[in-house]
Amino acid sequence: MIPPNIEEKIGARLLYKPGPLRLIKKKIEDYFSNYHNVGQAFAIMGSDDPYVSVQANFDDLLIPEDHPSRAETDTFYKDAKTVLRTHTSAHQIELINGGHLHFLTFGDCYRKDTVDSSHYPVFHQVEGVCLHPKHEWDTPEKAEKHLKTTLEGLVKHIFGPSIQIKWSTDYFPFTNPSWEMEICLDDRWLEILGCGIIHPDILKRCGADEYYTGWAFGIGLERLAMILYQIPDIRLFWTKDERFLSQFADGDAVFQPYSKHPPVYKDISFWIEDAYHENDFHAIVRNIGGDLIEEVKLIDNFTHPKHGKTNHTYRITYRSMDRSLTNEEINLLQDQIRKQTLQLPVGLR
Ligand code: FA5
Ligand code: MG
Repeated sequence: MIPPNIEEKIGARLLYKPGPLRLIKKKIEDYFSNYHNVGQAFAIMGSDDPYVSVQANFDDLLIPEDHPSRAETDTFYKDAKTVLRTHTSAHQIELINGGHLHFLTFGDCYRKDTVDSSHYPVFHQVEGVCLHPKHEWDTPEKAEKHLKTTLEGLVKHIFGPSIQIKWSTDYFPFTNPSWEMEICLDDRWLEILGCGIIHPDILKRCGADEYYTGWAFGIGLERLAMILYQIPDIRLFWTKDERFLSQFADGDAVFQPYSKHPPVYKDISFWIEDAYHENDFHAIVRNIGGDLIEEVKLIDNFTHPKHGKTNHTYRITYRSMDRSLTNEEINLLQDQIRKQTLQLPVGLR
């Protein structure tokens, strides 16, 4: 079941409308269409429908049955066989199977994540895949070097040559080895992508393992745009406020904050049981409060010394991007949140 606040975002096509995401998409396409940057021009493949099979999103990518990302607490299931894609990697196999050797594919992705200024249940990724004849990349280091140089070049193309870059090892079932890249702006490091050398079993499924080896990456576009344009809150990508949209109508700009409407804070406290998942609570708040939710923060977490029960207190920050909120309307939402939270394995206080 897909909640209405998510369903209404499907088909928004933010990548194709004037705004910061389209600008970032264009920069990435420019870089990868230049033979000199990457050794070959990358094709840009469409993947407009965000509904994909469980097979494509998980099974094909060697993601084990019991992997937490498959849980209903993390992924939006339409039915037992169909999900809203959690990453653009869901299209790797179909595109490699279609005979494409170097390609990018952009798309909206969906996850039940925590709620804060850099996480949102709908966001955009670009997947990049590059296959190369095995006899030329005859050591793993050659593929790794090409991958890392390509991505460092991309980040410099977008942010300029002095951007600080940090590589760390990461883990994905479909690449081995795997890395993540963080970049730094104003003393703040932010993870922008995951990548790695494509697992040979993936290539085997496409009948490509005998001749090819290759790499793949997935980048979060909002993260890039937030750093480049100094956009402080990921919800702004969804605003219809002209004061935001007009700033990016003619191309690159540094975001000029306009006056923010005041926040309303509400706290909620409950005892949690073992089966409680924080994501379920976040999802309830998000479903009821929609884009009025700025943040959900655990402000108190204590375990009672006698009976051993754990209490969580969350502070919910409500703020509209477009107007002032009244206490009455927020109380109504907060009441609904309290009622629905009681369906979770918790005891309200
Ligand atoms: C992946 O999604 C892998 N599919 C990436 C990959 C592709 C690895 C190909 C290897 C080969 P990860 O979950 O780390 O990895 O997400 C990648 C990026 O998406 C993150 O670095 C971040 O920039 C962005 N992202 C993830 N979740 C959110 C979210 N809730 N809101 C905004 N951006 C997000
Ligand atoms: Mg990651």
